[in-house]
Amino acid sequence: MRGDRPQTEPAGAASFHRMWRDLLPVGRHPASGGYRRYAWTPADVECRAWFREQAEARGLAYEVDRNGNQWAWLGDPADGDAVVTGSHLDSVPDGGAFDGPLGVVSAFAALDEVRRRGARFGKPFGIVNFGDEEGARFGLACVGSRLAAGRLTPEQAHRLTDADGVTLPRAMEAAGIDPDALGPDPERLSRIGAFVELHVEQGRALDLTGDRVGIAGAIWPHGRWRFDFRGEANHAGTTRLADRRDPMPSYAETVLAARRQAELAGAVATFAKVAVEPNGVNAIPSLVRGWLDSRAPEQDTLDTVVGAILDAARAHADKHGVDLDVVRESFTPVVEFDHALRDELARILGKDAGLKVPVLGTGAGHDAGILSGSVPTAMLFVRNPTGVSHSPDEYAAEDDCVAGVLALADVLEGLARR
Ligand code: HGY
Ligand code: MN
Ligand code: MN
Repeated sequence: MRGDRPQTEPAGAASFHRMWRDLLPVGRHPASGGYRRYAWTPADVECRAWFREQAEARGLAYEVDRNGNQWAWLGDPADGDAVVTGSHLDSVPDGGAFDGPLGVVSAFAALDEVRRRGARFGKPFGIVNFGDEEGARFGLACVGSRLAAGRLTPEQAHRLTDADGVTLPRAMEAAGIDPDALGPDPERLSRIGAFVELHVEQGRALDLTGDRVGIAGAIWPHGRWRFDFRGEANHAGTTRLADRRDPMPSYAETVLAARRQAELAGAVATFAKVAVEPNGVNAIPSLVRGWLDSRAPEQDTLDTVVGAILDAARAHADKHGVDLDVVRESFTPVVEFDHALRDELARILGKDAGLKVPVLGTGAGHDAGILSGSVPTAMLFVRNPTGVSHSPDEYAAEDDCVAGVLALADVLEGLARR
């Protein structure tokens, strides 16, 4: 983003650039240029310290809830009907700079913009950073919002373990969060009248319509399944092909079957993470563990695709004499965002004559989706000219980011008016 800033720009834009510049280097890998802000690691803890600093610099009441989510309040949330915005600060492995942080930085910048306009909130106002949205370290997405919404039990959360065998409770404890306090937070959520998450679009719809900002309509149903192909370890050089129980071909053929089934159904299916034991070049594996991420516009399509992939996996496992276990590790049903709130955002943003803000569906999961069963939620998307996300190449133009801040300021001002 450009360094020189015209002095006439809106306060929200100026503060956006300042915060963006401060946060940008945190957790960025020098070789890949991607972000490795995994939950409860030093990079994530540094992002959380940044959040607290921004909150306190604005005189907001800062707190961490029982699930480690960070909140910054203007006014007393106990008065109810609070207007809340925010997103997450953690990333996928080598993720981009915008997925999550754009929503949190824009939240603070939008508050600055509303204050500069001399507007006042007639309701309590909050900014939130939900912990562990990507699930990059412990394998489950949206842990902080799922716990708060009662869609993940403390017992399930306590069982989450990273690749090094560190459990979620130990990781949270190391970051100063009491893991024995985890649990649903209905009282906190009951105080929220509207939650609006601003997020970089993870697709190119806005680039095609030529709009800087859009509104989310729905989130596709999606889930994660773990496939364990178990065979027999043996010597790669001396074991005849006919004598092998090699799990790798079964896994490979399942990956190809997943792609074929998704193509046939207009869905998506991705095997992007695999673990091989013992993972030696000259040792036939005993175990190939692969994770499927699959999503579709409708539930029955998703069921059909995943069912076909499971059938294919079983057939290929049988063919190679290997055992197969499949575990569904997470699932999020279709989310239809609150229609009244969605339409209110469209009204506020469309107030300029003839400005029609596009309403977009998405295959990406979000904390707003997890909360949608407990709180009226909506999302704003900011144009992503390439659509690329979960990659160091993720990008949104500076003018579009500022347009997002100003749109969010309009929305917050409109929603928080008594
Ligand atoms: O996977 C998702 O859709 C989100 O980025 N957690
Ligand atoms: Mn993401
Ligand atoms: Mn995200």
